[in-house]
Amino acid sequence: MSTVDERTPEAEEPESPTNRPPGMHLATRWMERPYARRIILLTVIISAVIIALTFVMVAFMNLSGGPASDIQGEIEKTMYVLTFTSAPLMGFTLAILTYSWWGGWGKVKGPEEPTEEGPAIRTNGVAVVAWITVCSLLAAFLVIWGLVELATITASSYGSVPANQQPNAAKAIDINVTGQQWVWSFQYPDQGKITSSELVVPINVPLYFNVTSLDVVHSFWVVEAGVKIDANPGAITNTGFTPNKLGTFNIRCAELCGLHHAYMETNLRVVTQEQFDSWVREMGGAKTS
Ligand SMILES: [Cu+2]
Repeated sequence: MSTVDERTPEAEEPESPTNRPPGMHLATRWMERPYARRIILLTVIISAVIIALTFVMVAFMNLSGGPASDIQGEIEKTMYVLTFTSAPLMGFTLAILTYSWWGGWGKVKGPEEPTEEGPAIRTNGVAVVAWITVCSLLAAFLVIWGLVELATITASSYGSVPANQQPNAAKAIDINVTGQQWVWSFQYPDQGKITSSELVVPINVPLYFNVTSLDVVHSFWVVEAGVKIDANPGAITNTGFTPNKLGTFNIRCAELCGLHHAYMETNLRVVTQEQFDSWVREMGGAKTS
């Protein structure tokens, strides 16, 4: 049997229903067209703008001092990864839209006016396979990244595992968080049951929160720590984090809970162990071990 390509130039001529050359050759030819190069240039520019905007947005988020925990660090990393992954596709779509707005297609002219439409892209094997493969790989990557990050964050915030079953349970500070219209209060059962309207904690020590509400549903949100959990009347929900940055951060209610919901906020103050011990003594509690 002969392996020589037996096609003759005549065989490629109009007798075929579409006179399109093989897929890769078409892609190469497409790249030679000026409008294709302009769209790719626009794609690169728009993608770069989208990625730059993400840096600006995260910088604004961190104006209040965050990230103050590994959890928030992971969340910000995920924002970057999701943006880097999706920016080129969004950039490509917006590039075609922008090019159309500018009337770019009207300038696409050959030596003579085309007498019929070009071949449909749905029968272009290379384009179809490339599009499905790229989209599937991107979607699979996002799902896997999301699941791994979710598991990491859940582990760092103690998930549904009780405090005394955590590997670092010996060191964790238990704090009872109570929401009510429209204030937060924090009770430290292991420090002589002192109660504070501000959440004062030592740096690098795991915190374990038992969260509840006295009236309606609230949501306990430690903004720069990336932790948020519902505060339900008659039930206790648990979360936690390890503060890794000294400073004063924001605690807010993240569930519409009535007239003064927007003002239901207080501070997270992360201090050194010595400052925490003296704060506990000032509040009339027992010194921590
Ligand atoms: Cu509230």
